[in-house]
Amino acid sequence: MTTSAPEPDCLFCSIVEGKIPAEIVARSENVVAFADINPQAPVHVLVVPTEHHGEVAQLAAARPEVLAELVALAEQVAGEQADGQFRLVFNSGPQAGQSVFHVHGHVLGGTSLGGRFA
Ligand code: IU
Repeated sequence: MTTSAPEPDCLFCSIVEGKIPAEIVARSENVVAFADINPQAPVHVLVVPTEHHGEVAQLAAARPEVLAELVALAEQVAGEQADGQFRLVFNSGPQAGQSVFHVHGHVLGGTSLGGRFA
């Protein structure tokens, strides 16, 4: 789903609004970056648009400039925390492992991730 209004039952909308605490590490005009609570790498930060969009293709269609802003914030965080090198992962759909249906990029880094995806 895509909407500019916060979704009442959306965890990441609540984090963006400050209703649920998170370790915010960076912000830009339309994107917030916060530490993942279950890190899979030494650096594991989520970058999320402040507007509610369900998954990455919906964001790309509705607000391509915000997707570009999200990638820029991912690069900024990686520059601050992981010597500028990072993997950016979007899970899209339950079969791909998406469990929170507010689009988010996983910024992973801080170690050698190798050439494999899983
Ligand atoms: P996924 O791509 O939808 O599976 O990623 C969801 C991520 O959100 C996952 O890595 C969780 O550890 C993370 N997360 C979080 O950071 N804070 C929370 O309160 C919850 C999940 I629930």
